[in-house]
Amino acid sequence: MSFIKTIKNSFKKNTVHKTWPGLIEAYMQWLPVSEKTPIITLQEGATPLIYIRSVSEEIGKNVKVYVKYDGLNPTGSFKDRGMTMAISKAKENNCEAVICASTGNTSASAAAYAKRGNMRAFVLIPEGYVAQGKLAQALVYGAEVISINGNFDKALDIVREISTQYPVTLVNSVNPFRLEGQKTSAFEIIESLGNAPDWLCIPMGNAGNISAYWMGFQEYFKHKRSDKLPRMLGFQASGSAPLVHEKIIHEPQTIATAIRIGNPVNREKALKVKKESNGKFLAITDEEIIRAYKLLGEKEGIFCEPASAASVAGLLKLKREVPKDSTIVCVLTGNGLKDPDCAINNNDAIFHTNLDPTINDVVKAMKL
Ligand code: AN7
Repeated sequence: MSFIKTIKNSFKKNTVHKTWPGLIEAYMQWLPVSEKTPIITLQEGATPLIYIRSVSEEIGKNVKVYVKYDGLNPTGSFKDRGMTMAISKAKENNCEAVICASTGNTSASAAAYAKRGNMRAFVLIPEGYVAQGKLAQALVYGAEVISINGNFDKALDIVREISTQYPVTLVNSVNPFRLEGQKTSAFEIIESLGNAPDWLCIPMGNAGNISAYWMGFQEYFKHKRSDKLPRMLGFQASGSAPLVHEKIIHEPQTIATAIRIGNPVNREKALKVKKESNGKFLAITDEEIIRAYKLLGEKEGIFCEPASAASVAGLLKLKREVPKDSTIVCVLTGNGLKDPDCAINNNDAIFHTNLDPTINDVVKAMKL
C-alpha cells in the first residue's frame, strides 16, 4: 500500500506534461467567442518552433532561422487553427452543414471538425490535383467529396454561390472566423521568442494565412507583447504567382498543389499586408521548392509538404537581403505525409531493393 503511494507521488512530482486545451480556450480573450460558443476542438495549436541550423548557417551573418511546424496540427496543417473557430461559430449559429473548395488541406480539416461538431461536410476538389494523404483524410473523416474537372478557383466560385443560396456555411478563408483562429500562430511565435521575429516567411495561396499572421502580430504589438512588427515575406510558386505579378493566372501550375491557386480571394488584404509591413512577395521555381523540401528532410529531420517548403526556398533566395543578427521564422504550413507521391519521387535516398534475404547480401549493400 505505502509502496504504491510512493510511486504515485513520484509520478506526480515528475509530471511535466500539461494538457493543452486547444487554441480557442487558450486564447479566448483574443477571439470573437462567448460563453455561448460551443467549442469544437481537436486541441490544435501549440505547435513547435524549431531552430534550423543548416539554413541559419547557409545565410550566415549571425542570423537565426526557425520553422513554425504547423504541420503538426491534428489534421496535419495550419487549417485546423482556422477550422476550430469557423466550425465552432457555425455550430453556435445552428448550422448543420458546411462547404468548402480545397486544394486538399482545407477539405481534410473541414471534414474532421465538421464531423466532430456533428455536421455534414461538402468538399469540392480539383480532379487529379489533390495529394493522396489529403484525399484519404477527407474520405476517412466522412466528408461528401465532390471532384470537379476544373481548378481550385472554379471550385471556389461554385461553393461561394451555393453558400449564398442554400443553408450551408462556407468555411474557406473568406469566412472571417478562419483568420481569427489562424492569427494565434503569431501569438505563439511571439511567446516562444519573447518578441516578434524580424522576418516572417510564408507560402501564399489564397493569402488568408499571411493576412491572419499580420493580424496576430499587430494585436500583440498593440498590447505591448512585442516591441516590433515583422516584415512579411510571401512566396508563391512561379507557375502560380498571381500576387507576385498582380494578375489572375488562369491555368496555375506547380508541384506544390496546395498553392495551385490563380485567383486568390484575399488579394486586397495581402497587398495591404505587404505595404504595411514593408514586406515583399516573390516567386520561386518548383526546383527551388524541392531543394528546400529535401534540405529540411535530410539535414533537419523535418518533413513538410512542398507548398510549405516554399517559405524556406523563398528565404534562401533572398539570403543576401537578410539583415545581420536577425531572427527569422518560416512557416511550415503542412505535414510531409500529406503528399507521399512527391516524397517518393523527390529524394536522394539510398534505397536498395530486391536483395536476397541473407546477411551477406545486406552487408554487401551496406558497403561497410
Ligand atoms: C500547406 O486547402 O487553399 O495563403 O484549399 O495547404 O492561406 O491560402 C491550402 C492552402 C499554404 C496557402 N500551405 O495558404 C486549401 C488551400 C499549405 C496549404 C497554403 C495552403 P493561404
